[in-house]
Amino acid sequence: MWINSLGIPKLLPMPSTFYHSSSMKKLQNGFHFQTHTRPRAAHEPVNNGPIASDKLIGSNKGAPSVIIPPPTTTPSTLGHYLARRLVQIGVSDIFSVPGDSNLTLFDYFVAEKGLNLVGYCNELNAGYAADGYARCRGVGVCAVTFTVGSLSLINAIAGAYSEDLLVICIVGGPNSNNYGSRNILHHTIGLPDFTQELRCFQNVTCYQAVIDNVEDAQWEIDRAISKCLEESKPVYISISCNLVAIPHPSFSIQQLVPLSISPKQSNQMSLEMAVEKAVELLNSAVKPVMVGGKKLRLAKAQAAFLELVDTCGYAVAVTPSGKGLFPENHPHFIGTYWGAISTTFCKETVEIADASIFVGAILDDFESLSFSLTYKKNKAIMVESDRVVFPDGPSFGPIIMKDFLWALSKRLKPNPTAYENYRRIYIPESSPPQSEPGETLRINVLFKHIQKMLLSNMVVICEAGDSWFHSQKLKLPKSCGYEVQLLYVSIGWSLGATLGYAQAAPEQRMVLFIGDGSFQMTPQDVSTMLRLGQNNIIFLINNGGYTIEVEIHDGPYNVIKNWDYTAIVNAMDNHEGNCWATKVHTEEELVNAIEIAMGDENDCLCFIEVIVHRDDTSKELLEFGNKNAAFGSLPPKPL
Ligand SMILES: Cc1ncc(C[n+]2csc(CCOP(=O)(O)OP(=O)(O)O)c2C)c(N)n1
Ligand SMILES: [Mg+2]
Repeated sequence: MWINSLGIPKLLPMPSTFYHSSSMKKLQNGFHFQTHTRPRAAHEPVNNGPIASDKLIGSNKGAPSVIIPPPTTTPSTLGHYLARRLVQIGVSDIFSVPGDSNLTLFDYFVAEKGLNLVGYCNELNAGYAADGYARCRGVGVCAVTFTVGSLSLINAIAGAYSEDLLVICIVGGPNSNNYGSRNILHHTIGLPDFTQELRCFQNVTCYQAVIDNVEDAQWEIDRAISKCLEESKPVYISISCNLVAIPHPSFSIQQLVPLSISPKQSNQMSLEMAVEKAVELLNSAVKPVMVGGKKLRLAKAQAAFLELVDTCGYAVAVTPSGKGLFPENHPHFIGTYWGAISTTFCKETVEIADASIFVGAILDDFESLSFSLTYKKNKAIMVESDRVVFPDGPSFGPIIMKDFLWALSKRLKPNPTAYENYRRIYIPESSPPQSEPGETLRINVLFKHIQKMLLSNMVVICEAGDSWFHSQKLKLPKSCGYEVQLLYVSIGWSLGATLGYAQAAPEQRMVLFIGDGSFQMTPQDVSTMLRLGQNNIIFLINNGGYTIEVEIHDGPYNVIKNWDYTAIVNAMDNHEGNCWATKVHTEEELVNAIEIAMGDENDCLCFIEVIVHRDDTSKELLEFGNKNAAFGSLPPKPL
């Protein structure tokens, strides 16, 4: 990255003709990658040695050896270039809030065919929307204004980082003339230093481009986008507001230069040794099992994982945040492995196994139930996105997860023993007792009806709180999605994420479970859902407060002010007829509401406020709360 204001000397700009054209390969998703050295950035030392493309720009001795014809079109602008690049990588929606430093850029986004600029009530929700969009479409983009917008956005971007999501954060920056000046500008904290925002984003993005001159802009934009695609992490691009409409030859949009992305490759010897060792351990086990986790998405290894399950016939579970990444209608699927709060008989099956292979699992404190998992760690192979770790110490890398899974699937002996044992011992979880007439709705009864409601074109989005534990027990129909943010856990995330996901997948219907406490964090953008005509179904679980916190450690701070939630949503709709909102207190009312949401009101946003008792929780939350409280209050180790 190069930043004028930091005093790094500016060197010659690099014409786009410096790009080498060798070794281009087309990836499945339409991106190109190059396997050779990247072109020199403007801020890098000039290499005086000959390079292959020298002849394209002429020799320094006299007449050029290749005559470059005069340009046939007028050069394009930075704004136009960025907009076209985003469309090229598959983005069709930008989640945004305007401000004086991004307005001109927004004009280009609005003008770009194939781009929708979606306005949000606040930047945090715009960031969450980009997160939801990226989960479905691969890349999400949000665009906000200098500091006041971006610092509101940053919490969402930290969450996207924790989930390995490709989010491009575009920030309209100050006029370039201010860099290096002593000017005090609005939207700063009153110091003539414009790097505060940048320094914040350095902690939550994998690359930062500060564009304060036109000459480097094209390269910096492409570099940031390439980094995002390469690292599967968010990136930050700040663009000085006065540069957007300036034409420059490097912004040619006639034929966009292929993005330069280095492909990751397995080391062949490491791969062979890891496969050999895994085969030895797994083929000699009596009842091996497999567990899939959230990094299956990052590693794009879902198909390879499925292939491996199909060939070896092991019982297969998922970790809580791996839910949705494996088809639950698969005959060998045994549910969620979450230690003592696993789904029925899953814990027993995984923990009795004399060998296991955990693929893409992140066993942080929440996913490991405060590090209380008792699977046989000395018999577990951990497959990470770029290496394989064996229980007796050695780890092999770099190994691309899917290379390992494909190779293993050719070598493992079929062994359905664990699955057959599971089948023998399995007794389905009992259904909650029928409600008495007029009885207050119980949360278990709610989820019994949700199970019946789910369809294959739906995506379940689950906010933090008791909904986590209930939704893990849902058996998802084939192709029904599931999304959760279990590592960063920023409550309110799910509302924006639902909005972004729905925008990315209009043919699917979102089903959101959100507690009253979480909803109070980010309710404004129900308004944007209405504006966009989305037909999400939102179940707002009103239990009067932060029940998950109650079960960890109770106090008066866990009680929240009750709102008339349906009235709030109706007020946002403002009689425009895009929503249907109701409160349900009993099973009967719930059944009726679901029928309407799935029938007559199928096309509009359905908001169902479910009123339950403050202490009505899943049994899993009680266990989770206990374990979390004990772990959190461990006394300090002696010095
Ligand atoms: C942004 C943010 N602030 C605070 C928290 C701490 N926190 C975690 S869960 C929770 C309560 C959630 O309450 P609610 O949505 O009503 O769900 P319930 O527990 O009642 O099911 C809080 C305050 C957090 N995770 N994120
Ligand atoms: Mg609550």
